[in-house]
Amino acid sequence: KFFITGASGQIGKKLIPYLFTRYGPNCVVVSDVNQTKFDVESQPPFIPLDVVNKEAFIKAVETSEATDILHLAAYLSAKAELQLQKSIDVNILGLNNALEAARINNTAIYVPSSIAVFGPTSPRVRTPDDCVVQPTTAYGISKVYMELMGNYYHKKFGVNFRSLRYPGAISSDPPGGGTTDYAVEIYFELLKNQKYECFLSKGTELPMMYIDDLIEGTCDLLDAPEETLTRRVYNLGAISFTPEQLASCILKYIPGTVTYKSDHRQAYADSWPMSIDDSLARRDWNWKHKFDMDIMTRTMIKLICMQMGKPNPIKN
Ligand code: VAH
Repeated sequence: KFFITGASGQIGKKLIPYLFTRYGPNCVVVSDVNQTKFDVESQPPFIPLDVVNKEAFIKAVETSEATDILHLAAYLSAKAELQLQKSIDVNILGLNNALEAARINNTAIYVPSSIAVFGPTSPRVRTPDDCVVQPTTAYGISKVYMELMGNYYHKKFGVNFRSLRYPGAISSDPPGGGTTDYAVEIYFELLKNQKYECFLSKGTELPMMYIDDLIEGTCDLLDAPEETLTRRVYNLGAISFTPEQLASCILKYIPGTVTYKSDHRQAYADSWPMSIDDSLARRDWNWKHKFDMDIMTRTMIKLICMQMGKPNPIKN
């Protein structure tokens, strides 16, 4: 049984319905600082929770009788730069509370990490699991802290801590303040207005993943037998592309124009890897991705058109 924080975020919106199909309708208790609705028949039990409140966090996990905490609450890269103290509260103090809630309630805990843990001194092509991690964003720094403290709780207290370094997550829900979210906005803007001004330069290559691959990979790690794991934190990769490559893929299916005008987020993207080496995840627990850029594009166009009440322009 999962206790989920930050349930209304980009990962939670897709992960929670998937958990229902994979583990059954009584498998989750969800929490968020804001009330949240999900597109599932029976709404899961909802507990309002600000993860910064340690006592409330520990109590909520106890009451839920959960066996696993999925701690999704976090401020992503761009938003964390704009609200630094708030991001430190949620990403650092909230994480401390999550680890304590797991230790005290004797639950497993899963916390997403990110390719944002890598920085300009990390290798940028086929970045390996183990290398220099000196991130230059507040978000990346908080995720390095999370990985180190999660490993510490595992070693010192035997807490079953697991984590995946996600690339840019792409889904048909509105973007949540990330830098990779240009790759979500572009679909919405082209379908609505047939034009999009991308805030990254056209040659900015970044590792990306369609949300279905990300969700399935996460559950595969959660289900992986302890003896198959050789580490607590794994790189997770799928595809890498530039805004120009994504734009030309989308414009095969729908009309529009894409322009490029870098803003402050260009520096975050330039500090991250261009591609990821996830061979350890593929070796240890059979990770493999299914969505390439074209299949992802066809799926995104279909889903967003459905949400907009428009016919799908892709016939076959
Ligand atoms: C962000 N989508 O852009 C997140 C991700 C690698 C970046 O962690 O902040």
